[in-house]
Amino acid sequence: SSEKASAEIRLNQVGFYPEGPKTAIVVDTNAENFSIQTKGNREEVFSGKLSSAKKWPHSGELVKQADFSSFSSPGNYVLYVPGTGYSHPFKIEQNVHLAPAKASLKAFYFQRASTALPEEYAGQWARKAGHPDDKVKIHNSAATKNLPAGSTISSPKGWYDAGDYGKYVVNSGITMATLFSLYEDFPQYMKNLELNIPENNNTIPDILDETLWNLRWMMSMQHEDGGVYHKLTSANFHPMSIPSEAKLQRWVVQKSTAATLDFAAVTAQASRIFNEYKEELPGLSDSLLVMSKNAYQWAKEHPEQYYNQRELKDPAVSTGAYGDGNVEDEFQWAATELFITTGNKKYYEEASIEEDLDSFQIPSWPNVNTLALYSLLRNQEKYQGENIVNIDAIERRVLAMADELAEYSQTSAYAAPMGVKDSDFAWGSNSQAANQGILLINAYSLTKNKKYLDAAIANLDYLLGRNATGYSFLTGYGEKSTKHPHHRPSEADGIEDPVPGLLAGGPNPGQQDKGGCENLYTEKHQYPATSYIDESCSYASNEIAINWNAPFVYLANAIEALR
Ligand code: 9MR
Repeated sequence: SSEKASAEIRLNQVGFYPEGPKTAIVVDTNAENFSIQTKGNREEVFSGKLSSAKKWPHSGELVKQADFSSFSSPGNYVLYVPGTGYSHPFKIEQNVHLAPAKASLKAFYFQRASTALPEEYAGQWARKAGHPDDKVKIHNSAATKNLPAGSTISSPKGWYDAGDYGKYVVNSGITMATLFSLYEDFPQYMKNLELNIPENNNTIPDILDETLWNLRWMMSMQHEDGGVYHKLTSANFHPMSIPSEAKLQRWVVQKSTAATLDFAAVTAQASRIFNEYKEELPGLSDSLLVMSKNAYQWAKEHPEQYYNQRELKDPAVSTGAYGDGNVEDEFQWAATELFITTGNKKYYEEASIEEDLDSFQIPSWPNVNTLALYSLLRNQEKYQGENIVNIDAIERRVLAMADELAEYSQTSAYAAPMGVKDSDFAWGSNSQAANQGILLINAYSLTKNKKYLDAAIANLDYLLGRNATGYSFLTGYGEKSTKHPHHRPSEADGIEDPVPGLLAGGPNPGQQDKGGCENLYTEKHQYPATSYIDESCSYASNEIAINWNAPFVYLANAIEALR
């Protein structure tokens, strides 16, 4: 379109399902009506009334809602408001989110360490291999008799965590669980979902091929005593370079209880998933279960080995810490996954989750016990009739959280659950929106009550443009989408467009990057929901990370699977 879209109209810039909910937000307008027009020749096809104005405290805006859910004809459109102008273009069609859903999963391929990405799969973002990680040094904090400080291990593959090149076990925990859970929740859909990745021609679903890239790395992070190194990293963040030019020495550091328990949970879940692929991957499922049990046992013997980065020296380490001073939820999660995979009720007793359910929250990297609830709900047939799990109590807790979110979706000015609570806006706030969406999908799967699905779609709308910044936060999707993520390959590759399918962290009033982005933070960023800068300096609002992409992958694909 030749005319510039108005920044005052916020909507999902990808689009809507013919029979699905459709809402746009219009900021600061006296208009009372809106219309939908064809994108090409601006022919009016629908007109409607704007809602009354509501204040949105998180952005300081006065907003009206334009609800055009009853308009269902497939096509390419814009929304028009007299006095305000035209929206970004959007589509109405079946499978409207399939392309971003696939791209967000393909983004993990672009994060692969230790391999070249040929043009055949990576297009213009083809690159040479980086980080072979075949001679990773043991940091003195991780030294043992057999592996003294300075000796080396091989720990290749894995995904880069984020815009940096670290590989962090804790953050791989929730990420892997989210992708595995998508597969366990929607097996048929995920088996049919094809990605343009090198393993596409084998008989394993592509989502599992992609997770295997990271799983193989994780498996190499377990020491023979069962403990798992907290992370693999250079001592300091590498300057903005492409992977093949980022050659700082890599280290593995201290084993930690949190990393070991996250590892135990992921390998237990992976063991039951790959049990289905025994012929293709002989021995893998059994090895994973042994590794999981060993990790869990180590954690029981080292229940408080917290990662404390400040204590590390020779060298000191300054990369992402992922430190977590409370590992009770990691214990609950690991024990529950082991219970589900083995059927051994001793693990469930040790998880002791049922006394504690009211404290369970939307998952995030340091807060993982709700992942155990999801797994219990989806694997119910494994312990039916055994009287071990009070599944009603589990279900009640998930539905209580979902009811609150669905209610917010009705009452909030932006008509979405995301952002109603102040605490939603923290570092990586977009993952909060996506993880709320996953909770709502779980509630929908349990009840088939459409209010949960609609609220989940509302958060997807939020991420793709119906938010106070006006950005679609998924690179490559939406006319006004994130263009300059804090992401070393995108920054340093000399290609104009960022690597596609990456989810920006999103608004973060903490503004921890203010130093480097100083004069870019202005008046308009003063609110929690507007504290976002599409510049690569903004590592606190515009970095990407695997634990943010994964819930987007889940949400977008689950919604596609359910249509
Ligand atoms: O997502 C992490 C966030 O919760 C923390 O507040 C922040 C500061 O410790 O770190 C974030 O994770 C970063 C990690 O430490 C290093 N790789 C990039 C991650 C995303 O910014």
